[in-house]
Amino acid sequence: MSTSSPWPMHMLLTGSLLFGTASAQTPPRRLQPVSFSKVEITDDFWKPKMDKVATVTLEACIQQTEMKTGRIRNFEKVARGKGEKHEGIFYDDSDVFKALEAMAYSLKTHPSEGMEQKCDEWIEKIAAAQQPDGYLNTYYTLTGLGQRYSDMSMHEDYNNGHLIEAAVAYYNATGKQKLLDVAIRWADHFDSIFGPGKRHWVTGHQELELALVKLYKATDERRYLRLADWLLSERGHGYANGYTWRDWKDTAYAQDAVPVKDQREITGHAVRAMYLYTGTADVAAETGDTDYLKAMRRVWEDVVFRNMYVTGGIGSAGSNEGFTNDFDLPNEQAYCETCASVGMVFWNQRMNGLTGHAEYIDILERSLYNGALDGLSLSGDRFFYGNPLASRGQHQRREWFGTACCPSNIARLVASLGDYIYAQTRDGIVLNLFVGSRTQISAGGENVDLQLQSGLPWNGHHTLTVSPNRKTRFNIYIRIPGWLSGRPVPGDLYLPAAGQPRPPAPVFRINGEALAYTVHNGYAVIEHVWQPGDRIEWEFSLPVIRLTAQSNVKSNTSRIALQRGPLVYCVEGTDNEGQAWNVIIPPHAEFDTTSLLILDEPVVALTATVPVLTIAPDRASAQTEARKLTAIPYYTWANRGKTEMQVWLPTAIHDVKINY
Ligand code: FUB
Ligand code: ZN
Repeated sequence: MSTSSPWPMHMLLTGSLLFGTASAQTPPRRLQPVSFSKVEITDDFWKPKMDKVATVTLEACIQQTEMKTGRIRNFEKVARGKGEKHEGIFYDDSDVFKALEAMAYSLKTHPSEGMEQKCDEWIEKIAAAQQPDGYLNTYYTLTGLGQRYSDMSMHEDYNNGHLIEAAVAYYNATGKQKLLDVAIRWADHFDSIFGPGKRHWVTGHQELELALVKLYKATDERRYLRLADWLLSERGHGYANGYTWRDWKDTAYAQDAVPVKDQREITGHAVRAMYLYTGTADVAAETGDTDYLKAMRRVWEDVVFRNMYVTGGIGSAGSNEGFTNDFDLPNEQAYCETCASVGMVFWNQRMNGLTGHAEYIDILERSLYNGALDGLSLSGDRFFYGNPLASRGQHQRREWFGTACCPSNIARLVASLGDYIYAQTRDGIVLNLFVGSRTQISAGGENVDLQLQSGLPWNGHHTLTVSPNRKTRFNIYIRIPGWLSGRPVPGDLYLPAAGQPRPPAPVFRINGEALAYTVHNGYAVIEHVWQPGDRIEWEFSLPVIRLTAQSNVKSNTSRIALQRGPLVYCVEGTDNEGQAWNVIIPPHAEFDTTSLLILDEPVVALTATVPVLTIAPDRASAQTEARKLTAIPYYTWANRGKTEMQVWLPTAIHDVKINY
């Protein structure tokens, strides 16, 4: 399926990658992300969120993990060895590890003695629960070690993938090695049982693959990379058949129906899929196996062009926490698990690294600012597990969940946000996300200090100050956001409604002088000999864009969604006399912007005068009247109590599905 964009893309070049070509021998990585640990975030949008995660969100995770639930107690029980009962669900260990990982990231940007002590305390307990042979899992150790590794769906590998991620993060944050030693002992133990010539293993919930690549990079031990590669190669051959898939007989649910290299379609559980493809991209980046890259591109197109919500959320059904049929994207029933959007951020970052294409960052940005960020309340201590695009007022953020994968997942993403802003190429520096920040990157053989001021997501003004140690030549690649250029096409699910003026291409000025630039793979290429203190300034135009969905998305027929910059907007009852399902947006409705405070969050809201439908008290008649409508950024909804909400708004009266 393909459609053409109503905005002919002056910037959409299909030219060569930023540099080099992939071969089976050489790793194909084109961009190397700059680690969050080297990036200081200074802006007014993300910095307060990171502060809140460091103080409020992680505190909530700690409380829930060790006091309000038995997650830490399970480790204590194993260490005591008195045959006490396991509490909770078999994958609860993973929440401990994921919270630890988030704390580790946060320690790097928000040092805290108290939090570091808490981490050390947990790490002691985890280490004490490890079995002499390296096995680590509180569920099986407390319920019967005889059953271990008997059922691939039981998350033993998933849990310890998160252990590895936490261990690498904590080692990087503090230099302390105890948790890394635990993780290495477990990985060696797993490696001694599974692998070529040993037992088969199909990860029931993918995660270990990407974690093993992190462990390989942290230790330089290639065996872990080989194990990750082998785990990928195990899928799609029926090896899981000798075991009981506990909950699901359908191998497509865990992306195990077809070998990874042959996969073309997105199937099954959304988080499993995202972690699988992230791990696949990680392996491909190290091994240079381009078959993986080709498969991932096919699957990526299936996600982005046929199965993704406008919020960047994925997974439309609760029944499998995942994908259904192409274009089946109901709004009120949308599952859109927070973890799945977090996974979209991971996977798209890896795809950008592998290919050097900005379109992956367009999707990353969409998922980050909308589907993922919606998972965290403005207060920092309430969460959404699912992130629907419409509500009759039944939805409410919660303190915690029985299955509590999402809170620590959004916490670790926000705490490590610096990972997604800058990248390096062989010939320069890449600016991927527009988040006010400061970093040092080496380019042109010099150490370069970069300071970015960005008004996004509220205004489009940008200044990038570039200060190499010494005068030097290199390129700066600045992503032209997809919401300006209309990427990705063809086949994009969401396109600007006809009749809207195309936003102007940005003008870049160096020290006040406008600059001619070329565009490659979605990046403006600024070639220059840089001197300390050089300033690049530009303005991204931020019109309110009315988006329409492809006609195959039946749930959005005759509806529009509103987007400004990276943010998708919604209408919430709180700002609109309690109702959000009674509005009609005529094709040429004019939107203005206005400042609004939602709790302590200053936002740019959208307003327009539009018809709303009112029903007479006797329900015998209906009429429309003009009213001022206010739309707020989607990520801010459901912070002021239960109320109606809609992202996709009807354009005609017969599509209004009013509540009465
Ligand atoms: O199975 C572990 C986690 O629980 C998954 O990633 C989530 O989707 C939830 O099912
Ligand atoms: Zn989750």
